[in-house]
Amino acid sequence: MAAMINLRTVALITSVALLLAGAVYLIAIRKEMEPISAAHEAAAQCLAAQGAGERDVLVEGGSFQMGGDQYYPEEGPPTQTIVGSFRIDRSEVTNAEFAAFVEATGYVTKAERGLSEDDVPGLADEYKQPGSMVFTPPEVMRGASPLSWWQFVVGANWRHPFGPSSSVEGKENNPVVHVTYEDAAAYAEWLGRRLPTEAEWEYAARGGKHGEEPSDAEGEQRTPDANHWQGMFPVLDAGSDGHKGIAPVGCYAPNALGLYDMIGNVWELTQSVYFPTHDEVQIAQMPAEGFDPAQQGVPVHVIKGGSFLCADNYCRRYRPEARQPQDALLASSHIGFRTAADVE
Ligand SMILES: [Ca+2]
Repeated sequence: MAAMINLRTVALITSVALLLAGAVYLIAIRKEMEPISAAHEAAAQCLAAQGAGERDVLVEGGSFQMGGDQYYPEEGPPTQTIVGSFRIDRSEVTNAEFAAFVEATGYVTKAERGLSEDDVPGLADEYKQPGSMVFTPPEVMRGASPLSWWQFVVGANWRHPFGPSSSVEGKENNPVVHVTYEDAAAYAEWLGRRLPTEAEWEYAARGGKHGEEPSDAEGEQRTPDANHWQGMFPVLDAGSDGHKGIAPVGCYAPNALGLYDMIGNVWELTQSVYFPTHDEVQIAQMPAEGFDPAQQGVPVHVIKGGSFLCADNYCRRYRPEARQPQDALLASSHIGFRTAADVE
């Protein structure tokens, strides 16, 4: 009898413990899944909703250490770099701003036109249709290949970011995406502006003359106040930073120069071609149109700042020194830009 009671007691305690564990787990999941954190509750806090202000800020030139050696090899070696004074947009170019450019000029983006044989000799027919690369989260984790979460979607472009049945209606203040280097440069030129160089971009992201130098002090705990990914990438975007996917521009705290979303939200195109190092001697041996060992022969530009897809468990590229190569002819659902201008 006593043995039976003991068995029942053990079973009861075990059940209660399992229930409690389950409840704690559910609470943890719910906390992770909270859609909007208090800090980002109202869209009115976002820059675009605050009304017109100065388009850009003046960045006083100076010298800084570009790159770093703490994370990825292409970020090194750290290199003392001088930049002149320049102006740079406070925020990423929005769908509304890009729409005004298209309205005024009739411009048609590369993703709307499609690639040709001249662009890429021998290109498979499926990639000649107008379209763009769209992040498509797999239902379950299938290895670590980006091929399992990037799809070329026919009909995807800046007006239809997920394909023909999607639109940017109600997303006028989101950064424009699915633009190539040429598209971004054309927009900037229309305004009498240009894209920032990588050095200018990184200097501005660090806060300029009195900004932050690379440091390993924050180490692996370095997590930004910026739109990035919480949860298990690429399956679950928990959105506990306030936004799943792309956020309207300027919803997170600006940096010391008053610049929004330099880190996170969308990667930003620069005018600089990409080499997998900052070492000038090595760069001198590489093709002038840029060089990415993973896609040799393809002209590549530097993109900066990371995106809403950067996660602790996958790509910790939400840092000023982070950089990636981007095919100059290919658009994508996580790449946008901001413009810069010379100082008179
Ligand atoms: Ca996010």
